[in-house]
Amino acid sequence: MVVNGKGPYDSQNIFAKILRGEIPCAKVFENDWVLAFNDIAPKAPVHVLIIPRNAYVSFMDFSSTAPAEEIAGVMQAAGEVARHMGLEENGYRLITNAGRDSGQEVPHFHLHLLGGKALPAFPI
Ligand code: IU
Repeated sequence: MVVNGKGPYDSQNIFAKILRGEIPCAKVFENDWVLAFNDIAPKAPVHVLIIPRNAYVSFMDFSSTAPAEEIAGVMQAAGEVARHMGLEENGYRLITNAGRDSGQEVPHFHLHLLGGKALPAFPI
C-alpha cells in the first residue's frame, strides 16, 4: 500500500513494530539514532534500510521537525552503515521515498542503502 508520507504517525506500522522488538529483523547496525537492517526484498546485493529510532512518517516529516542534532546523527549513521557494509571502495546509492508519487510503502522514514554491484541508472 502506498502511503501519503504525512501524519499522523501510525504506531502500528511494521518498522515501529521492529523498533519495539515485536517483529524480528536482520540487524546490521544500530546506535543511539538509528537501527539498520536488511531489506526483506533486496533490490541489490546490499540493500539495507536505515531508520531513525524516533517516529517520523517520511523525510518530509523528518526534515521539517527533527532537531538538527538528530538529522546529523541519522545522516552520519548512514555513512557509518555504508562503511560497515564495505561499500566505500566501489560506492553506493542512498535514497528515500517520501509520499505517494515516490511509491513510499512503509510510513516510517527510512533510507535505502543499495550497493554491492554496478547499479542501473535512475530510476531504480
Ligand atoms: P518504501 O521506500 O516504503 O517503498 O520501502 C519499503 C521497503 O521496506 C521495501 O523495500 C520493502 O521490501 C521493505 N520491507 C521490509 O524490509 N520488511 C517488511 O516487513 C516490509 C517491507 I512490509
